[in-house]
Amino acid sequence: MLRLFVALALPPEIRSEVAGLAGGIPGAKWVPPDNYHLTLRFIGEIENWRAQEVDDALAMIRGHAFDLSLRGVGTFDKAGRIQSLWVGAERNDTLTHLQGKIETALQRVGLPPERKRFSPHVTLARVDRAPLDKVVAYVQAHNLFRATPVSVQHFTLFSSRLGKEASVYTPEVEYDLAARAAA
Ligand code: 2AM
Repeated sequence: MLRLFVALALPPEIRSEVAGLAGGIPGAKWVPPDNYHLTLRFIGEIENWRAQEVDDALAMIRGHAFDLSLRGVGTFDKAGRIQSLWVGAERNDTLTHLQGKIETALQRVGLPPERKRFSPHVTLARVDRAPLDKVVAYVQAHNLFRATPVSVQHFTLFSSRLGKEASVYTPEVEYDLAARAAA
């Protein structure tokens, strides 16, 4: 069995820009910068033979390169309790389109549809044990964050091993995106 997800890897320069945001909330569990990524589709545990089908389906996708701009911070909650803190991504039709193609390709090979609406983000920290007022103040203070736009030229199938401290993510396959036509 393999635990897989499809994501955009982030180049080191962007990871260090984002890492500059970490800190300042007592009780928060910050994601190690090497683990930063933007998930396009969480797959979860699947059999090896099915992983092969997933790889074949992803390899058929014809997507286009685009610029990704990370900006702003926000939170996700579960049952009224704030769980995670993230950096958002500027709206981008090419990104949305790519995510839609991935979803369609994975459903075609038999994966159940993703029910959650796609909300592009890079998780910064787990904050379920942090005081609410500190998280709220942090979001207000960092809302204007903007990273340097980065050119995305491939997407990646990652495997994930759950670790004690942090999960270990391994890029398994990279799928190229077609270069944009010159303007
Ligand atoms: P998150 O960053 O918002 O937690 C690897 O676990 C990636 O898949 C993470 O980026 C995680 O999103 C995402 N993911 C989406 N649904 C998940 C789930 N049910 N369990 C674990 N990770 C999930």
